Amino acid sequence: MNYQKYIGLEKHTNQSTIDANLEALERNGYFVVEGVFDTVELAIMRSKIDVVWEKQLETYGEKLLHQIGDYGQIRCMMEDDPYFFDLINHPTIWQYVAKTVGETAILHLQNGIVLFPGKKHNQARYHRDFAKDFIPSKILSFNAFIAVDHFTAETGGTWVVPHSHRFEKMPSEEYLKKNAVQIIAPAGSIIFFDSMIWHKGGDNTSPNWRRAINQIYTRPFIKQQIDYPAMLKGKIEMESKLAQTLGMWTIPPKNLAEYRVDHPSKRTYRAGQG
Ligand SMILES: O=C(O)CCC(=O)C(=O)O
Repeated sequence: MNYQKYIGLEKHTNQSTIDANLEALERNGYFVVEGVFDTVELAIMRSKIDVVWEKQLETYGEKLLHQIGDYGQIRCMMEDDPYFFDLINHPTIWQYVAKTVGETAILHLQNGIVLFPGKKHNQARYHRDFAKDFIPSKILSFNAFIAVDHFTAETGGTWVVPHSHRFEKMPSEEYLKKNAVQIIAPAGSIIFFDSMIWHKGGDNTSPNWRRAINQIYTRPFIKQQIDYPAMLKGKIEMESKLAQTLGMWTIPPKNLAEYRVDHPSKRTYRAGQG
């Protein structure tokens, strides 16, 4: 017999692992999916990241990259190697992007990250990737953070502060120390998080590089870190999902004539994108 009955009490129920992960996202601000990429795929990813990093290091130089806090950050990898396009709409990633930010989400950035053994890095302080002075009621920005190498205490697994995507103010140092959790995940996992969560990279005390790829997706009215439509103009099939996700369907008209077109299909910011 049930002696305790609470009128109006509702309980969240999940029908699938996806639902359970989305519940974790809503409550904790993050979740991890293991085993998305196998060892063969990871080996390819590592070698491709390393090639682009070497090239960018040579182009921009160690001094400048340190000066601007970009040492170990590998930007615009798809410009050098089309392989990186394939990660943008990867089915495991996209199923969560579509359910959070929405089907019309665009790529805000795709960065390779290398934590070098024993080196200080720019992401070692707590920060938000979508650092705004308000808490949105819906998710505007969402990270898919690929662990290309093992994330352990030694290699510097990412630290997150559960539920902090809902905090108005940055938590105190004491709170961060007490409540942050380090994400330990095998290579091939994806750490998904609300870009409002307070997080930081760990310290890599291992002898090895710790590589990752960070992909951020936003609603399409939010500016991208780099103007991918301009950077990739003419290189992408315009009527493709990839073009939409790269922001090529949501370009503000450049002038009045581009705005005053005689048919919606001619709009550079297409109808229905949000
Ligand atoms: O490398 C990490 O573990 C964290 C990276 C990070 O904080 C970021 O890219 O915003």
